[in-house]
Amino acid sequence: MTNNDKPETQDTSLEDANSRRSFFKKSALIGGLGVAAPAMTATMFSQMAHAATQDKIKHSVDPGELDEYYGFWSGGHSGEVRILGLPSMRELMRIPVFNHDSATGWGMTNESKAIMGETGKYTNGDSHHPHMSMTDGRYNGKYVFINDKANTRVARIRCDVMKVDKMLDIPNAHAIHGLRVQKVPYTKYVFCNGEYEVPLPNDGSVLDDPSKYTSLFNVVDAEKMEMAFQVIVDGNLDNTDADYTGKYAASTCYNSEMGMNLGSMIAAERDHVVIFNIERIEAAIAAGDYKVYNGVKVVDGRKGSKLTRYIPVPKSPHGLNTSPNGEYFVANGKLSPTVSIIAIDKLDALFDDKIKPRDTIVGEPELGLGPLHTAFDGRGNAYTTVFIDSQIVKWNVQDAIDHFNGKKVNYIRQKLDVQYQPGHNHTTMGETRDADGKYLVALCKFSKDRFLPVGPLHPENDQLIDISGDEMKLVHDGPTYAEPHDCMIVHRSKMKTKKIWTRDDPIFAATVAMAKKDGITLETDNKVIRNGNKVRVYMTSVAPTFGLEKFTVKQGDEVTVVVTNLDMVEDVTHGFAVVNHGVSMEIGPQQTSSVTFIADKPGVQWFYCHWFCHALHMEMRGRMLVEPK
Ligand code: CUK
Ligand code: CUA
Repeated sequence: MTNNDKPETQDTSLEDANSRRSFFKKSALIGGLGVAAPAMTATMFSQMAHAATQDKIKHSVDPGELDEYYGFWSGGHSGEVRILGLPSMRELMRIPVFNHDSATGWGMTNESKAIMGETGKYTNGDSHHPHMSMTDGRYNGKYVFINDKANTRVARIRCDVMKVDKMLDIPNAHAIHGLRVQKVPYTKYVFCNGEYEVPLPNDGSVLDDPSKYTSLFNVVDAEKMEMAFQVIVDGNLDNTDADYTGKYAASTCYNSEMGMNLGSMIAAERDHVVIFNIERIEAAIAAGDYKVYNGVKVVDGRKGSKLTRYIPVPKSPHGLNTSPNGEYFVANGKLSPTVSIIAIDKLDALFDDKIKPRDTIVGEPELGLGPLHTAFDGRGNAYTTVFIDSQIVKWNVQDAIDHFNGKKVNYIRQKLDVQYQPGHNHTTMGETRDADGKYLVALCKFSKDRFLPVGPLHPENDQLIDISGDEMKLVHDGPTYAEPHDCMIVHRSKMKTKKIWTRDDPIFAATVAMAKKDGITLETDNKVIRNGNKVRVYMTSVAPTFGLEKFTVKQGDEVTVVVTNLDMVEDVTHGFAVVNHGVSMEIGPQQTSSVTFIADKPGVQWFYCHWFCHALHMEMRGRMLVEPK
């Protein structure tokens, strides 16, 4: 079994085409290769043994076959999240998050507006870091959280329906960048880095006095999607990750100088990694040792605080990644060719002031120019993107530590060219205890010559790399839109999605409650309720008809149309669009959706289903008759 439900036929036929390869594969499986091939050199042997294991992974997915992994991709400055299948790299779905979406009506429907709140008025977003909730350091398939750098928000996607169900506008902070979840014992908190420095509170009483600016480490209650607390830090914050004890989180800082322009931001030789002691912060809050700003409990974690520690690292570090064995935080150098390995088991001593901050560094391997992010294969190897060199550097963590201790070992295993300038990279299950070392995705910022030219704006290039053997092998180029910074890859066995909505889903509970107040049973009634100039139109949909073929309103009325899709059949989604009114929305099987608009044009206004649902889909339409003023 490799990638698919029925891989045997395909794999076998490939094997038969190359019986020699097949022979080695079988030999390797029974463990007899070393004995059977005494005449081979060690290099030949390892190359062939390697070929044998690596060839077992099939990188393509045939029509009708399913992928092995779900990938959750940030949509970058498109503001959305995308679901890709791996290894095919096919785009399976788009989830509108911080953007507005014409197909589903995200940002237009009353249900999505209620979730987006005040900030729903913004139509842009800049999503970077999608990360799934965990239980005991393993993905639990429940939620994916994502940041919005542009408008300082965090959203939560419910993975059973793959829709956003909560969005939080983070107070006090300015631009949320790094985001990761607490891994252990479970995702109680989502850790969100405030990147830009502003006064606290930022109410205009302080303006051009950077000495009074701060950045905040923002901790969100994952279940309630409310602020748990914020921590004031020195310097700014870039990327973050959590450990496997539940006690520590760590964030990189690239502007410890608190500079307000490029020159002063990169002046110092060293910046730092901030370590947050979650237990101590919780205790401080329980003891009342906090201030409240805009309703949020804020503790002081600046230098000298017992809640945090500052570990100096070479200047302007970027990515921060926890090794899946729980032993290390790796801070990626960016302006330094090195990454800094921080031993998590030394952090207790650091917080007890028994050792100095730099004593926690157990390795600082030199990898290449512009290390940005590191991923892990669960076999002791790390994979770091080096932006300027356009490479993925595979290195061995233990060897890098031994080298740091003076041993003469080469920790670099391989440097693979990627196309071009990679930012994040991510391994299958690599940010969890279940890191399985099968695939690595390199999210390249530039695609240059890799695709047919499409004008001055180029796609980015997400490359799939097989890392199952000793050698990294590039197996797929994937063009993507508007910069997915980051992704996470989860085995399909962790996911359980719904095929149709359940009628009691909280996403449309408020609409159901409104109908109830109007005396409407959504599953049966097709009625118009008038309340002054507010009109509520309730209708059902069953392919290929709406429950109302027409309804009448007055010009200037505020019209709310509520559609309940009674179809019980998987994949029969209807749409509701009103011509010339800027209104459209998705209504999935058993879902209720609603949208409110002004009927500002007199005359005959057609509404129609915009989701192809039936042979008579074109006929699935009706009239809104608008009496002139
Ligand atoms: S960041 Cu974009 S490459 Cu926002 Cu995680 Cu590093
Ligand atoms: Cu219903 Cu198309």
